[in-house]
Amino acid sequence: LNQQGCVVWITGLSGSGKSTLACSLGRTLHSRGKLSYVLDGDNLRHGLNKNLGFSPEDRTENIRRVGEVAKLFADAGLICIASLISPYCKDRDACRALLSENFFEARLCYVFLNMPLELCEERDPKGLYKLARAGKIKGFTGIDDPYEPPSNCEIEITQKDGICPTPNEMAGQVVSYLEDKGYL
Ligand code: GGZ
Repeated sequence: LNQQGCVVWITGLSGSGKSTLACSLGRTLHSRGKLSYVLDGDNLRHGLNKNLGFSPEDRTENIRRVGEVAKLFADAGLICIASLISPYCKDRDACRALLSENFFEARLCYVFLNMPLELCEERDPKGLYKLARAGKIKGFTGIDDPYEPPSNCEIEITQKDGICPTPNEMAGQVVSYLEDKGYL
């Protein structure tokens, strides 16, 4: 068994279900006796990243900081679950490089929660899409700021026949990957 920690990094639009998956995965790992810790973009913006907004530069700094913290958790042997929109390829690539330093394989598993914008916008749990459409929030991801889909993610989760997998099913997909790689 590999005692090495790693990072499961969930990327996708606001409302795609990142936090829900992070929470479900954390519970599943806990039930298997594996320590994990969730770094949630929205939560961290109240503390560690409270001085950052949503300009491209601030998002880049947001991702960089979370990547560094995630690396510390992985170094300590935990499975760190990061859930951030992380919309830009170059920022995700930088995290991958950071987690690969001194390792044969990146200790990073990108999970692309690929849900249609229409679905995320319909869910709109915090009413932010509505505000963005009304022009009251500028630079909202998917509306007037880009989401660059990953071309090199380890796991992609999509709807099948218009049906979303449940949080448990999604977590199961990640757990299988972690087992294959020897992290579990
Ligand atoms: C995107 C925004 C924005 C803008 C506020 N664009 O669904 P939420 O509400 O709870 O999570 C989103 C969160 C995004 O923070 P991240 O740290 O994950 O973003 S990034 O990775 O791009 O740095 C959303 C809310 O903040 N939110 N304004 N303009 N999401």
